[in-house]
Amino acid sequence: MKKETSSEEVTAANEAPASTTRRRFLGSGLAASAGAVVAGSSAATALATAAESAGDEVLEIPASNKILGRGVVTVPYGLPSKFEADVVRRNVEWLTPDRAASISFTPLQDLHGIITPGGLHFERYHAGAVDIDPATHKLAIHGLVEKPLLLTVEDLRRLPSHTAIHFLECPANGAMEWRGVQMDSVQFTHGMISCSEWTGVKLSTIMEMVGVKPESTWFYAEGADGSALQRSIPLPGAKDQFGKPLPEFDQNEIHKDVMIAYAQNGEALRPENGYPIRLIVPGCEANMSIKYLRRIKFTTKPLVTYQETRHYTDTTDDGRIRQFTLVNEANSVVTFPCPDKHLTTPGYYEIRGLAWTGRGKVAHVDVSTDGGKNWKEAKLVQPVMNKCLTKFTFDWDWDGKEHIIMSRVTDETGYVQPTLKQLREARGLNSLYHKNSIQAWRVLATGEVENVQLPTV
Ligand SMILES: Nc1nc2c(c(=O)[nH]1)N[C@H]1C(S)=C(S)[C@@H](COP(=O)(O)O)O[C@H]1N2
Ligand SMILES: [Mo]
Repeated sequence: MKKETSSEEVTAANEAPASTTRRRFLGSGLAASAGAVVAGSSAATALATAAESAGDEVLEIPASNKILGRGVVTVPYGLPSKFEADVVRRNVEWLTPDRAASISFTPLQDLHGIITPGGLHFERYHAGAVDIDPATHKLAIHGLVEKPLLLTVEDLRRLPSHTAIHFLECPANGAMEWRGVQMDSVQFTHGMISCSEWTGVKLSTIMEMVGVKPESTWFYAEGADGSALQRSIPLPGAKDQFGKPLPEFDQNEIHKDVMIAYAQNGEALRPENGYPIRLIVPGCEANMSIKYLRRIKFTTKPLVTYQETRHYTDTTDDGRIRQFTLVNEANSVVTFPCPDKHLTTPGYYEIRGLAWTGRGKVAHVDVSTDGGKNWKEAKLVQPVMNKCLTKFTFDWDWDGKEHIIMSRVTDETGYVQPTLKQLREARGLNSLYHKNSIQAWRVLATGEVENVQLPTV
């Protein structure tokens, strides 16, 4: 695709008055950003790798200039361009043999911002997706309350609304990589995370309406699908089922951001993501964000349901099991380049990635292109928000040699993303959930990129 351009030609194009706006933009913008960070890299090299020089072709009139285009509402609900047909959710055949345990992954390699389009949000069902009529669906709020309520979707939509952008990450994100490299794809190593603008009613509004009794230190949420998925969520003062205090949740106040959402990215929730209403528990493992929500019960104890014992616990190195590791610890990944998106010719590239933390905001991200020997700070793309994906970028001049690229996030609490070695030392090889270690991609001299695990990091 790319035409070889000699550096003389490009230098000339840079110095001469630019004859097209496009050329001026590429000439100055790319040269400046690459030159600023890469010692010895000339503007010419940067431009030569990024674009071919424009000639008389710009004067040729393309076929699309000569026709009357499609009219409005040919497609009543707009869809992506046909040229983007491979930007889709994917599943791993051997991982999801039946509907009862199904997972689809978000194509992180194809997304450019922090918002996941509705149709690409990852999916996780314990018993498949269901279609629920909002006209008949009801949400019960009961248990330790002064006034139990049965709310319709219409009732919820009348209440004061709350909108915020938050990620959802399944704690099994990365689980296939605990023991070694398995998936040569960022879609499969990290695609159980998505991020949306959610709109709904804050749990605190509902708690005020029903008058939650002071002795309640947990609530329990349940879905209306075949799995009736159930999770217990701590309130301040929460103790475990044996009466041991869980002070971490007093500090975290995870319930403060909780909402009952009816909208996602400005439209009604998608059926796959819990239509007509779901719980959103920002910053916590996504299985607590109960879809098709039908019941919230205020209690004094965790209910220790099937889902919070059989699943979602962590093995530690001494064989004991950790329970209630609810928060998604800070994590990050380079989404370009990655095994799904290779490099072509040497020269300037913008390395891009995503970082997130369940404990608040991302503070900074460092990138290494030499397997962790040296780290340099990446640029954070604004906005940087609470319990939300943060995009980062890093200017890089690829010399055409082999490199190992990694990213490492630090969150606002000072927590630093661990290496795989550190994580394995703490949790052994039998763990499954909450794998948030530094991801390494090896860039080969051919430009191909592969998933690697380094023994030292
Ligand atoms: N009712 C119900 N809620 C559910 C689930 C489910 O199977 N049923 N799966 C949970 C799990 S394990 C995850 S990771 C998230 C996934 O949300 P998503 O499918 O919208 O991405 O939903 C959670 N809520
Ligand atoms: Mo999950």
